[in-house]
This record gives sequence, structure tokens and C-alpha cells, in this order.
Amino acid sequence: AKDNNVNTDIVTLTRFILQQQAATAKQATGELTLLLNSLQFAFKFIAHTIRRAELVNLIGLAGASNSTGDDQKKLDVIGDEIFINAMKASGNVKVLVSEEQEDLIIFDGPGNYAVCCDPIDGSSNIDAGVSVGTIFGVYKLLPGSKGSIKDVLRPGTEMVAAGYTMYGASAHLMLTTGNGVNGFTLDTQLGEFILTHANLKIPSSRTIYSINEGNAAYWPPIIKKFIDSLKQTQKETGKPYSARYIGSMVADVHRTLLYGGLFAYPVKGKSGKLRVLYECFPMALLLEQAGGKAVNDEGKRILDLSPKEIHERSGIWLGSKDEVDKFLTFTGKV
Ligand code: AHM
Ligand code: MG
Repeated sequence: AKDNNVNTDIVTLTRFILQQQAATAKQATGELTLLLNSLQFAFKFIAHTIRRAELVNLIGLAGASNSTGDDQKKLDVIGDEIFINAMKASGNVKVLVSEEQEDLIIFDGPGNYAVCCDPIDGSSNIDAGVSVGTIFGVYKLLPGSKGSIKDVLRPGTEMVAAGYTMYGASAHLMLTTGNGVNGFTLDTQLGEFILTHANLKIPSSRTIYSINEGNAAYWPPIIKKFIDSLKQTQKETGKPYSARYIGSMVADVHRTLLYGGLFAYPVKGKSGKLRVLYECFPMALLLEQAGGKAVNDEGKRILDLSPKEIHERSGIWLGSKDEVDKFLTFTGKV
């Protein structure tokens, strides 16, 4: 009806991946579709749990003996359990790497995929109501593999899917299966992720930088100089860059994807902070698939790194193509 302007033909995540599968019938077996279905269940469950837990922590619901949440299981532990159980139950995952687990997990039973995840990244922000998220990368097992560490110690270019779900005002899922980036928003009433950002592209430039400047004393002089240069009036805009730093990678990367700009966490002291397998790789694939770039402090493409251990860390610079190129040019990496 005219005055009832409802879109009755929305694209859910399930519909979207079934359509993609049909369009790329050659390599698709339907297994990745099933795996993505298990992933979206984990995201919904974690989204729901985070919402509830905030309330439980604040007003001491559900028999908590104090209002500080001391008797509650920590949210990152719950998120980890939800994720592990969902992957185990999918029947498609053989190998799992989680930020919360020191060793990789190899499930009994079948499965052709390896999943690397940070179940609740940025969890130190939760009590302040700041957005956190689940980051994930997916590999197909190596030919003939029955599941081993070799299935995940591979360059990021070999991932078959990656993305994150940010639990903010709504839950936002940004997904790539190597064919662009598509964004979905969870409609909690329907219980479905709805396609809201089809074929998302990052703006090629934007004068925003996002970095924890409190670490400046640990950076090499060239990085300090580069960040200082962004605070000077820029030829192109007549203004300096704006600083934006939430301190929650998914939230900072999400803004960067949508608005453009530069996000960085360089090496401080001996190593970077962010983990290659489940923080740097998935974000790098998303950024590249959206038309942006992701490199390490040496200017090497993040997706070409070959991690030697599952919790390896790296410095990272990602964002709009022109902004990453500016870093590369300034520091003499091109
Ligand atoms: P976590 O995995 O322990 O939550 O740490 C990762 C988080 C990222 O979300 C964020 O980009 C970074 O740590 C912030 O670190 P810092 O507080 O040092 O700026
Ligand atoms: Mg993390």
C-alpha cells in the first residue's frame, strides 16, 4: 500500500550467501555457506550476551552477589565458549585458533575449514559501553590435511573469508569472501543480518588518523615525524588531520572503512600489539577488498606475511589507499 512503505524483499545474510554460492558454482560446495551460517549464529549469541551482560554488571541481575560483576564469568570467556561451541557444532570446522586459547584446537569429526578468531576484541572497553567486536578469518584446510597448525600458519592471501562483527548501537557484520566487502546489520526483531552496505568501497583519502599517541616515545623517529606531519596544515585541505582513536580495533577500523582515513598500531619496543592471524589478516583482507591498503611498519603488505606462530603480532598501517601511500612515501618504503 502507498502509505505503508515497507521493503518486503530484503536481502538477508543467508539469502546473500546462497546467491553468491550460486553465482560462483565452480568452487562452491555449500560447506562455506554452512560455516557462515554457524558464524552468524555465534555473532547473534555474542551480541545478545553482551547486551545482557552490561545490564547484569550494572544492576546485579540474575543472582550476582555484587554489582561489580565479580561472580560473573568474564565476557571474553563467555564469548570464547560461544564461539568454540558454535564452530564445533557446525561440523565444518576442523581447526580453531582463538585469542583466548593458548593452543590451537583440533576438533574430532569432519570439517574442511580452519577458523582464526578474536571472540571479543577490545573487551577492556565493555564497561564503558564502547563498541567491541568479533574478528575472524577462514582458511580451507591444505590438500590432504586432517587438521594441523600448518592449516593456519599461512599468508593472509590464502584466506577464503574474513570479517568482523561490531557490537555497537546495532550489530554490524562486515564480510568478504574475496569478492568485495558487504555489510550487514542485525535486525534483532527478525533475528537476521540484513544487507545494508552492498559492495562497500573505502574513500580513497580522508584526513583522519587513528593511533594511540601515548606510545609515541616507543616509536622510531621516522614514525614520530610522520605523525607530526599530519598535524601540520595540509596543502590539499588547508587544515591538519583530525585525530580519532577509540581503542577498540573493530570500532576504529569500522569508522575507517566507512569514512576513510588511516589506522595504525606500529611496533612499540620489540613487537606490535595486534595479532596477525585474527586481527591484522582479517582487517587487511577487508580493507583491500574495499579498495584500501594494509601494510606493516616496513611497508610490506600485511596479507603477504607468513606467521611462524599462531599468536604472532605485527605492526600495522591500514586504511584509504592514498593515506597508506602517504605513510609509505614519507617513510621511504616505496
Ligand atoms: P585485546 O585483544 O586485548 O582486546 O587488545 C586489542 C585492542 C584492539 O582492539 C585495539 O586496537 C588495541 O588493543 C588498543 O590498544 P591500546 O589500548 O594499547 O591503544
Ligand atoms: Mg584482540
